Amino acid sequence: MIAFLDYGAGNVRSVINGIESLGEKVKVVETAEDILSAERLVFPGVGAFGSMMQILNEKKYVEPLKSYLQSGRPFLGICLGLQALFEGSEEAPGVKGLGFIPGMVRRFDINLSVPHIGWNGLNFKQPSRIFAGVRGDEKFYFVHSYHVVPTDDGAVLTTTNYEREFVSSIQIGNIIATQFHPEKSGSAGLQILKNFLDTSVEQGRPVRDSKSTRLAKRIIACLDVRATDQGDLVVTKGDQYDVREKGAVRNLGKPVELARRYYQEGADEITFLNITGFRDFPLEDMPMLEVLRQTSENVFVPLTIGGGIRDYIDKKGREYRALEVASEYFRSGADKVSIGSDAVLIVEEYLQTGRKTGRSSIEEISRVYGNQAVVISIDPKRVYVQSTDAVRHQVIETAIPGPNGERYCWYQCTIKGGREGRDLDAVTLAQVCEQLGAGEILLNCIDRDGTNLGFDLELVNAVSDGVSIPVIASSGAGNAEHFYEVFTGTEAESALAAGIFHRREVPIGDVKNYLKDKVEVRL
Ligand code: 1PR
Repeated sequence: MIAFLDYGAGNVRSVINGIESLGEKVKVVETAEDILSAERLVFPGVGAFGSMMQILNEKKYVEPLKSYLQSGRPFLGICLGLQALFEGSEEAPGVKGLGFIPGMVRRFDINLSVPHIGWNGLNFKQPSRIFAGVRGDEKFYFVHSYHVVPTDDGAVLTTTNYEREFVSSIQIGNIIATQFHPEKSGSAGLQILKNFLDTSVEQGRPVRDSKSTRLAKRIIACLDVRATDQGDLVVTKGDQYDVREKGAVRNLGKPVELARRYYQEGADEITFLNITGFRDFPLEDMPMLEVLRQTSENVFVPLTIGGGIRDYIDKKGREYRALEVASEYFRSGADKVSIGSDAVLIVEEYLQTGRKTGRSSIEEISRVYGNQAVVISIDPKRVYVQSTDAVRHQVIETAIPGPNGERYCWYQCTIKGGREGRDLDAVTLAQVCEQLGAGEILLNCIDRDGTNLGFDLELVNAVSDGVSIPVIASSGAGNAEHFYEVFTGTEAESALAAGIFHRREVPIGDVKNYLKDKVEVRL
């Protein structure tokens, strides 16, 4: 039996699913006594340092945790569960951590995108039983803006490079904690979880030891989900956002089955977009929650869900906050939520008033779950103009002239699945969303969607040059070379595709094999 500390933030279901998939039983901690009497304790943390410590204090878990750690019984901290062991964090000045390890948690002060999101490697500093069966060249999933800085190196188990070298796991006796998420790191992560759970495992040191590690470019499989006219929930695929063929919604398969297939084939992440979310409210129309629950049972890579994340008033006048919708998605197994239409409306209001309200979905969700949990999904389309000053939007010079030979264009934001164009450009949208707390941009392109013509590199460059958060390039992938083009021709951190994967035209493995000697990828 594993005692499991769920203090109520973020996606802990995946950790429980990971442990249960290894044949162990989990008991969720409900009282301080449960901590004191635990034989093995897992503490996954998601969200922000300050709110985590506040909840641990309110629940009176701090002293029991300290005494559990002093007892030397097995402890596995994940992400914030690592950071909690330190004295404090720059994320919440003045808030005390558990102080088990001398040192502080610091924000990344680097030129690369922050948060550090994605699959990166480990430099091994000590042997450990959690490394039994680990080769050494595997990659693990990270998502964080802060990293631990111990006062001395004695406890450092691994480091990872992200512009600078930082501590990615620690071990003191039976106390082990990782900045990466083993439960989101595919089979390599499950191996580490398994080694932690089985205390009889012998110490291991990976065969291959690296001197430095590199963040991999991510390949993301996207599942656009909606109900057919008969009411079946299916994965569909648009052609420039038109998902109907001869009047019927295209049906490319079942969401849970396809997600499992992509996990097996090596997808680094899976995104579900409930494409009719703008009219069906997710908490009234629950199948997406069930899709997530079932998927997270045996898909151990990050899951993002979008569609319908906004404030809502139902027919009885009951008001729902976007935060409640997001919380339900996180509890059901999502790691990140993506916000589409609502982000456009929030930015329009912000540009009109010049004020942050603190109550928008972006601000509320990022405050509680952290910036890394909030993705902005943009659905832009090109509007050609004759000159840079023809409109008050951010205009680019384009190598693909318009129908009348125009050499300039801007990217118009749309809402409601591309149905309604707004007076706002994609670069401004991304920039304001970053200021409001978004952690990543999912950059679709209506002109390229479903065309197999390749990503719109000009769009990707315009947006990624304008923000410092990671950008996912989306729409138009037709072959493996298109991924190479987007990774070498732009700063995109990841690339997403749908049609070529659904139709088995180019399997994910082929994309990675094509890229492997040219671009850093997780194999
Ligand atoms: O506005 O917050 O409710 O979110 C709705 C979400 O649904 C948004 O993220 C929006 O992008 C998405 N969406 C709405 N309508 C459509 C549609 O296709 N009719 N899908 C839609 C967006 C675009 C990509 C697609 C890539 C790759 N789909 O996600 O998967 O273009 O496709 P490809 O590789 O086949 O070219 P809200």
